[in-house]
Amino acid sequence: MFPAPTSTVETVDSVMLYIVAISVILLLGITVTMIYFVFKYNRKKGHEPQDIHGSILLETIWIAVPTVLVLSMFYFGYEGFKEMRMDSKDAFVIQVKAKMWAWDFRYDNGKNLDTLYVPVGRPIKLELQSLDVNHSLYIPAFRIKQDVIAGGKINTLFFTPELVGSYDIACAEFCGLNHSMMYTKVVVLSKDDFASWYEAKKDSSEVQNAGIVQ
Ligand SMILES: [Cu+2]
Repeated sequence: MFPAPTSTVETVDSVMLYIVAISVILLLGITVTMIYFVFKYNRKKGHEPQDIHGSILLETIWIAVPTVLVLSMFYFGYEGFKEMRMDSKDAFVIQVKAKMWAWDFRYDNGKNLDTLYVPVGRPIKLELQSLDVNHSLYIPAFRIKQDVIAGGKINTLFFTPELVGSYDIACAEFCGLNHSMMYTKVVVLSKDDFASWYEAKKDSSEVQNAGIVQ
């Protein structure tokens, strides 16, 4: 439905559509039944109310059907979640540090900057650490989000970019005065472009020691 810069987009969007579709069908079904009953059992028609004392069949149906529906939502959601947690041995690891109110990305070769550069088609592993309060790294176009927790805990986030381009990164955990401005970009480069960028001594967009790394 939307451009899919990672495979997680399709998974997350289809789970979302599945849940919305079930909810809309139930909403319409219940609303139509309610309106129908308002007319059918209108007092003016002189119906005598009757008490109903239990029905094993009905009770089984209204327990079984919602249970199966909710479990199926959980199943599809969990399948997508597993895909997102898939650690890959040849993943390209990047250290991410969050601080009020900026992001800092550090590569194995010492490159250190405030924009995330990644090669297309390669699994990426982000190791997320906070230098102060809780933050959350959110890439809406990739449908991924991971909390960055205070107190030295390292959280990980995996994705495999599949489309060259530039996408927003936001902080999704309220972290103080300038939280709403804690934006940066993830730039997905072709393999060759990434290799030459990675090897280059300095880059115009590079912020040497962005000033927030310990
Ligand atoms: Cu933040």
